[in-house]
Amino acid sequence: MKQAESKTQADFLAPLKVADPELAGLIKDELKRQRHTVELIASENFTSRAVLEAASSILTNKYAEGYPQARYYGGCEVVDQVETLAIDRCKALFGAEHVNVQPHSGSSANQAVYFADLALGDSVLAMKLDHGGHLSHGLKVNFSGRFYHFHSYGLDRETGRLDYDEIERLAKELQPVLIVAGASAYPRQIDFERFAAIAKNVGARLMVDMAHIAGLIGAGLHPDPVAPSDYVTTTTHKTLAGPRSGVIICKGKHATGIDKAIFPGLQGGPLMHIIAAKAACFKLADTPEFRERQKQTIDNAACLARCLQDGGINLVSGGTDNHLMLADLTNIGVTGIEAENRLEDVGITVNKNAVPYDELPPTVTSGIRLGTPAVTTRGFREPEMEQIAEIILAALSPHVTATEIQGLRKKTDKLLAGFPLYPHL
Ligand code: DSN
Repeated sequence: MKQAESKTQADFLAPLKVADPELAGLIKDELKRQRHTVELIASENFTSRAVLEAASSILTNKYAEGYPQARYYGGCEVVDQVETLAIDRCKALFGAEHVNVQPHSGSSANQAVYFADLALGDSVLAMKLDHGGHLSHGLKVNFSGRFYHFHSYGLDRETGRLDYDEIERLAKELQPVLIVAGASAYPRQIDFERFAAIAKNVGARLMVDMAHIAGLIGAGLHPDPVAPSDYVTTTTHKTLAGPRSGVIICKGKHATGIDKAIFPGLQGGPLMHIIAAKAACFKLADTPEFRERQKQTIDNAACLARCLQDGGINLVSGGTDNHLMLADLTNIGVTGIEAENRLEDVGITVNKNAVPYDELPPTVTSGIRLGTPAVTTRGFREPEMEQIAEIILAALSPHVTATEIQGLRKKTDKLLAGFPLYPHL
């Protein structure tokens, strides 16, 4: 009996590969997948070892409902400092008046802004999901579309760009109380000052969801949404390269409402290990190395876009200003899902994506979204982007054979071999 008890205790304290070899094996499989694929999903990145270490720390053990110096649990003296560090670093990085680092995700952050700012059924104007918006920007089956009265703006059919005059016209006609700017699949810079002027004109508040471009904004490479907006929400794992989580930035006058909406409105205990990982991410984002990486991310996207266009691929809006592009594959006779699968076969990960005015359903789509944050973190520069473009163009060619696909997979493997990922693991 004594022996059994001590074995249980030993297993409890053992590393994962001893305590749970089945799960450890799956994590190893995922590491192998990440190492052996070219990651072009625009919303993904490879976080730093520092962030991984903070995220897997013993801070996961601590309950800390409330906010620093105002908790509902004892023993919070250390986690108070952790959360304050994350808040102060985020404020400094983005020039924010108030920051809440407790949202578990970008969607939770958006939910909290709506919960703080809107009454049920209030009218909101946001970007259409199938033109590049997000589920939480008013999709009918999402909480946002169920609880509030969302209207949407889209992209101009000819230019594939936001049409600010049309957004202004809609705002005047619909008189929303909140306007949401920001997107998940828009390849151009967004004019937040213009959005702010439109909102002011109709007496609406402005919320910017900067999840995709937060890293570019932190590096000063995209117009700033923080000064002209009431609220800015973001995830922390995309261009920012932090842990999978969310943040809300707002003007001081909205601070109490936002904090109450997160806790006790929507969440209980904050994830202190993830807040610590966010603190590490904000510190790393405030460095010349991070700013250089954001610049290279944009340069890599521009290079990939140019090569794909030279190879006959149409890009929505004719190119990119940021970290992503949206390829409309209609002219080459390949659907989004076919392209996603074929690229997977050659070791390149992308996601199928609706293009504006897409006639195919969201499970099929006419396009794919490609982004460069993860490959840039991995060390790719223009020469590698040119090679990736060649592989993509060959894989999407209408008459590609199974043997050619195998050959392309070998080319991908060769390219990746020069850029080891997490060699310490
Ligand atoms: N699902 C994210 C993306 O891929 O863009 C948005 O939250």
